[in-house]
Amino acid sequence: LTVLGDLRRALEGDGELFLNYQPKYTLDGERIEGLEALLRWKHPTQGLIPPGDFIPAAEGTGIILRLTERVLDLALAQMRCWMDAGHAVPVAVNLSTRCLLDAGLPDLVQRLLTEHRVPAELLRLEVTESAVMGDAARCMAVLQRLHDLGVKLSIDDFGTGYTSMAHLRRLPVDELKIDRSFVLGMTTTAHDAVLVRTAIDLGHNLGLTVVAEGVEGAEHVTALRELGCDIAQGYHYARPMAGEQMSELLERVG
Ligand code: G
Ligand code: G
Ligand code: NA
Ligand code: MN
Repeated sequence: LTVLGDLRRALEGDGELFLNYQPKYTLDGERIEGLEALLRWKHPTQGLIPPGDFIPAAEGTGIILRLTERVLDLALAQMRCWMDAGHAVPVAVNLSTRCLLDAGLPDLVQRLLTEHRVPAELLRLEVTESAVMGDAARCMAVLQRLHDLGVKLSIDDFGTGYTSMAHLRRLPVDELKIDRSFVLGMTTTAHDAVLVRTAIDLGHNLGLTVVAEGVEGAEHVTALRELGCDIAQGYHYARPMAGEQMSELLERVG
């Protein structure tokens, strides 16, 4: 109950809500291909509260829209700084289901891109399969307008929802992210291996870039390379880190 009140207060000020960034690596060459922004809340008395403990509550109210606006604002401001330092790196922001039902979202995204002078092509938005399946027609209209802006769209946690192939084909998405539960199991469980292989082939046949999430070991990297997966993200490469740390990493790798 108080979490929403505290979140409202956190949204009034600045500093309590901030972003961590986790890099995604190309599987051939292992270059940083882009970053994912992950929301963090440093509560003044309770310390760090993970997003899973407050995003679901925020989704039940209009607060999620203000929270999303804050996340986009923080990400785009950081992207502008990195661009000024010579690092035009794509950044993905996670979108809640609720936001995809908001017809005002594309205008909000456009306004923030303009304000921060960041090209739409550098921004990615991750949406979960279940979000898109909920109210498909409404989501589709919002996704199409976002896509028309030039923003890249990713299907997150792929394999955990029930996207039909026909549906996936019609979605204006550019990237498919295989859920980490399948990736973790792929070197030990035959069914997970089949699912990962099938998802990679499906993505490629639809012209999508395929990302494996939750890559924790070198054996996963080897297996994913053999299957032709494009991009990998996970603790094997790097954990989510603060913006300053990411700046240092970007400087080091050029
Ligand atoms: O980084 P972490 O493991 O704590 O993230 C937990 C969950 O919270 C993940 O499912 C992630 O997608 C979600 N999440 C992280 N940041 C955001 C955000 O800014 N908006 C939304 N809607 N979800 C987020
Ligand atoms: O739902 P989403 O895919 O956005 O979740 C992202 C979450 O996954 C983040 O909270 C991040 O901390 C977590 N994560 C990133 N890499 C790994 C990994 O290699 N293993 C595990 N278990 N979690 C990871
Ligand atoms: Na995500
Ligand atoms: Mn995911």
